[in-house]
Amino acid sequence: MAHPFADILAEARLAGRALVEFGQGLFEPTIRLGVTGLSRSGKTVFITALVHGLTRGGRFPVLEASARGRIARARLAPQPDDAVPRFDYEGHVRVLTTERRWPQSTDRISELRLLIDYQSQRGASRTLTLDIVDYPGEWLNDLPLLAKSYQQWSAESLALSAQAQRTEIAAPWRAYVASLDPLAGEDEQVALKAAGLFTDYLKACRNERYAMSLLPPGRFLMPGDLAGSPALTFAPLIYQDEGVPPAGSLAAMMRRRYESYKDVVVRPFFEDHFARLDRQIILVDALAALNAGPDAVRDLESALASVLECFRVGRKTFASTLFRPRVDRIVFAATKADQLHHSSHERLEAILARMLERAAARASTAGVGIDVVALAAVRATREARVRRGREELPCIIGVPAAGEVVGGEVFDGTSEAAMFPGDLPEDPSAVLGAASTFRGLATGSPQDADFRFLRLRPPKLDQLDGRAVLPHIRLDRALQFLIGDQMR
Ligand SMILES: Nc1nc2c(ncn2[C@@H]2O[C@H](COP(=O)(O)OP(=O)(O)OP(=O)(O)O)[C@@H](O)[C@H]2O)c(=O)[nH]1
Ligand SMILES: [Mg+2]
Repeated sequence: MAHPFADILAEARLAGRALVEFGQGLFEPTIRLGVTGLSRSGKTVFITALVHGLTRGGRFPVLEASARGRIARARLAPQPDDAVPRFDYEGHVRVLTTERRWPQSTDRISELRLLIDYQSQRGASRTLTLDIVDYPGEWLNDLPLLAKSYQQWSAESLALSAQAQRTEIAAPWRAYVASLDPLAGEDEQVALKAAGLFTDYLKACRNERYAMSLLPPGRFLMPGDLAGSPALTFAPLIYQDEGVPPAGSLAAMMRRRYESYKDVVVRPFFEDHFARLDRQIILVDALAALNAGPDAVRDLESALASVLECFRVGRKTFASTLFRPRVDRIVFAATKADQLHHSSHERLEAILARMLERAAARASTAGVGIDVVALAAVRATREARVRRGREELPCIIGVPAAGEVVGGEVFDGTSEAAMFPGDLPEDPSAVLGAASTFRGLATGSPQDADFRFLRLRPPKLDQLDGRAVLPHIRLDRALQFLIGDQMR
């Protein structure tokens, strides 16, 4: 470890807080639920739908306490952390339900406390405190950096940028790095240019056409108030020597800033947020990767391995068992499943499960329960079978978002359409692995792609006993695994 003393202090602080939180949880159950996923994966919609459903007594047949009528009510309460922004639940619900628009993108951590009054199986009245923490998946992807030297990270980033589709996107940055002498004198302008080109490459990987997932350091894509600071002005160099680079050199400058990034950004996130979570849901937009093509799917698979690695790295970084991250259940959820006919939901689950199996083979997940579910936090479609020639296709009906184009038709965001997004294969290996050859947006035009998932407008509300609730798909299954056992 780079800072043994700092780590001891951090452990002591975490221990103090863990004791206080433990004391509070003795009488009534408390769960800190982390909700994460890469940007646009569906975090804000998921939390909004979850809170809306629970506070309005929505339909959750698979959530046992709800199905048996043991939940009396759920209500919002002031959150425990004064320094963390509150999740703007009311604002997001208003936009979703009255304007039928999706909420704005959010790029920082936020928190919300929900109290659920329920009756235990033995009949006692209890309250489950659910603290929901929404944080960008990009921050999670940063955790493995804690265990990596600057040199290791440089070598890995360069190797990654040489893979398949990345080479082309990374060309301008790679050409610049190749021209640099790591032992030349430190130079702010060089650091700025290298960091700028490196960030451009990461951003290009992220767009809809490529939909790449594995892109640390996370703050390069979401700098927040650290934008322009030295802790964000560094980039990999071609420098293999594991020792400390000579003082005053470019390599020494980059290495120092990389270490600052870990101290200023990664470590505080680990201690203040990650290490305190009890349960975790990781939202994955697997359909976006399928839309983009085989490279994006392979990239997503590596990102999942790196996510699993985070839970392991956490355990390794803090040596004593008491203060390790305490996450004991993780749900991986393929979101926006309403973009598929239900006949493909299980196939989507099978694809995600297969990716995770392969990822888990690389990173041990001992001691953590994992569940995989395909869900739609907010269901924006209905289903129908549409005849095309002799064939009957399983279609979905919804309102494509303004600007979406299909077969030359541009949608205005008000008219309904029946869509056939493509059938997912029965055997997941057809879209996974080095040999998969299905066609995506990254290599051809949208008409040639095997799958086409459109952005849709949020639905009209369902009526349930005179109350309006948001329709969903399998949100209750995720909830049963994440909190059901605490409401026995
Ligand atoms: N059809 C459908 N679309 C969804 C669903 N959830 C999210 N989306 C779409 O995905 C987009 C992103 O959802 P958000 O909840 O804002 O995602 P996020 O992870 O909070 O995104 P950032 O705040 O940008 O990190 C939305 O604008 C919708 O277009 C869903 O359940 N069904
Ligand atoms: Mg968000």
